[in-house]
Amino acid sequence: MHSDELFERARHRIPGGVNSPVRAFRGVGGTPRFIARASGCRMWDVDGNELIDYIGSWGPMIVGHTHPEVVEALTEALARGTSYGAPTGLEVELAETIAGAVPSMEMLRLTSSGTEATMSAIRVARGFTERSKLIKFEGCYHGHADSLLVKAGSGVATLGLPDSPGVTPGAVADTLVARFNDLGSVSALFEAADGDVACVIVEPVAGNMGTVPPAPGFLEGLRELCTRHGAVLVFDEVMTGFRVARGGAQARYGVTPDVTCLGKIIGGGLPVGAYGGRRDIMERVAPAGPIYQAGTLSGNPLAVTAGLVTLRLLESDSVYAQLDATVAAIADGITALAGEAGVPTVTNRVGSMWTTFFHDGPAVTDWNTASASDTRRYGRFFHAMLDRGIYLAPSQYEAAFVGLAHTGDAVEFTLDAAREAFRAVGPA
Ligand code: HOZ
Repeated sequence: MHSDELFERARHRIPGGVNSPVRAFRGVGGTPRFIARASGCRMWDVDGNELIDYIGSWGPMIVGHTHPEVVEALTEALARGTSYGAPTGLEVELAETIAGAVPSMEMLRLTSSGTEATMSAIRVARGFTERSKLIKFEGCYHGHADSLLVKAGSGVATLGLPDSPGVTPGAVADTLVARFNDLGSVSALFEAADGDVACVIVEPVAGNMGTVPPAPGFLEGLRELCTRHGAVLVFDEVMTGFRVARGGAQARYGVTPDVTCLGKIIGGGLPVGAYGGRRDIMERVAPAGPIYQAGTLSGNPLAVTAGLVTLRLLESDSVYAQLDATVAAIADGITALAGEAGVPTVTNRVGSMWTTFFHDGPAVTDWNTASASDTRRYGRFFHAMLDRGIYLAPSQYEAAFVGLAHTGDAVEFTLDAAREAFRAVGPA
């Protein structure tokens, strides 16, 4: 069966034909490719096309698809059972490995998704501070929990949805929205909330409005404001954890949050999430404390096995140097090729994440600037790249992810494709 036939069938039984909105290609038009298999930095669709994959399952596949060590460990684990609903030694090992790499996570709890991690972190922050309000940032996305679906990035931004029906006014009454990279907007919300802010939640490097780095001093300023106002600083490092550095954005920028959310890489491509932080906060989580949170598949042995092997493969500093160098080559190449073709772009990159915004510049620093991108031109570029075997995110408002399997050949092939794709898109 081909992608168009499968999509037709899927739309009868699955809303929009997909199990997560962005992958339906609404942001770029056309029919999503249905994937048959993957290996290293490549995927093959059911139509027989080979694609260099810069989505990497939206971040987890940093060591490449079907890495032999991950596959071997999973095969062995599979024979021992897929889920027990009881604790295992592997979970302890993963918690210790994470805490070793991210020292601010003195204690942590595993979940089955990033959404569960962020919604639980918010609950814990509220329970711990006995306050109600949270501050989030326009264009940041923290999963689909009701209280966080306000001015959100990712699929919400891609589909141009202002809010989601089904989220009641009551559910978002305590959600305050600030501008990313604008400490003044955060300060004003703290003042107006009159001591009722439980937490500030932020993607320390935004990835869900496209890649947007924190301005110098922004994360430090959030730390200072949260400390001054007695609020919990939550870093959503679902995307950046073990990606922009082994210790995540907090290690890269040297700013310590109170609570961190993880997902993606720590499950090595299987469903997982984690939240954790200061011991005095996490000791309030049930059954140690009264704040309730649970999950049947939390700490699933297969997910934990894949995560442990993946984190072991990322142990050396040299892997992060390699990832940075790969993205630098791609981002610099793309910038030069866009310039040659007269196509206005702004390319942001941090570690192994990058986004090329089809934007007049001079910079993309927040949702206001990101949303001024020419999404139609992005769509044309996306398809020109896809036709040439390069699989980018089907939305201007997502990051591209590079992994250890993206070697020089793949980069060269990508830049050759980009040269032709920019020509196909044409000057502004
Ligand atoms: N919203 C996620 C990316 N930021 C996942 C998208 C998907 O899996 O379709």
